[in-house]
Order: sequence, then C-alpha cells, then structure tokens
Amino acid sequence: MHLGFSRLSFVILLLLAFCLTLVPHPGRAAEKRAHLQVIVPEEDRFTPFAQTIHVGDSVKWINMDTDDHTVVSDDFVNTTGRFGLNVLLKGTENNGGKPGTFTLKFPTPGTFVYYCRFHSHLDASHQPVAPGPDGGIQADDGNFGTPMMGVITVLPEE
Ligand SMILES: [Cu+2]
Repeated sequence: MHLGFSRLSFVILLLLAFCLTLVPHPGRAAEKRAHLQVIVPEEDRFTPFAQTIHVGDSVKWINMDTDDHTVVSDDFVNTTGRFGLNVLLKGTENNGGKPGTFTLKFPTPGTFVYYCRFHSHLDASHQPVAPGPDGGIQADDGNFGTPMMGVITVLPEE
C-alpha cells in the first residue's frame, strides 16, 4: 500500500473536519449534518471507530487509501433499519487518483455496525480474519488487532 494522496492532504482534511465540529449549531433540530468517516491511508481502518449522530444526519465515507475497501452492514446487530448494505469504496489507485466516497443518511435511531468484507471476514472456522502478519488478528508484538469495522450510534431528535 503506497501513498497516493500525500499525508499532508490527509492531515488537512482531518483538520477541516475538526474545524467543522467547532461551528456552533443553533437551531440544531432543523439543521442536519454530514459526519465524516475516513479510511486511513496505509492502514486498513475506519476513523473514528465510533461516532454518535442524530436522526436525519448523514455519514460520508472517504477512502483515502490506495486500495479498495467496502462498507458492509452487520445486519445481525443493526437496529437503524439500514440493512443489506454492500458498497465498494474505490481506492485512489482504481479511481483516477481520487478517493472513493459514499454517503448514507440515517432516518431512524439505533445502532449501525459495519465492516469491510475484504479486511474483517470470517475464515472457514468462522474466526475473524483481519490484517496482520499471518492474516490473523494478532500482531507480532502479541497485540490483538481490530478487524476493519466501525459503529455509528444514531440518537433520536434533540
Ligand atoms: Cu478494507
């Protein structure tokens, strides 16, 4: 996984996202926001891992990595009504140098758990397979990693 987008671009994007969270939200009930989910370049992970939003808000996934990734809903535990999702997010290498994006609106409260089917699937013994030295979830230093996944909590209208 070499770097298509410079690390500086990524840092600038994160700073912009952070600044947007500092903007006050008067009349919050009428105003719907878009929240960012960024796939970190050179690392197979979504960030932030967990995010809390409100009904009517949207989440935009941005794949800053060179590789393709996916957003797949974990329908066994989802309670937001957003089922059956299986979206390919092209990496910059397969998308003319641009990050692949996907936006999803959440009209009902609940919990939305999702993963990338390329980087957190189950093996033949139904054990999670995630990035790691041996294709498993334990790193060289013994640390157990996290499969490529995330969770969005959708709160009711304020
Ligand atoms: Cu992935």
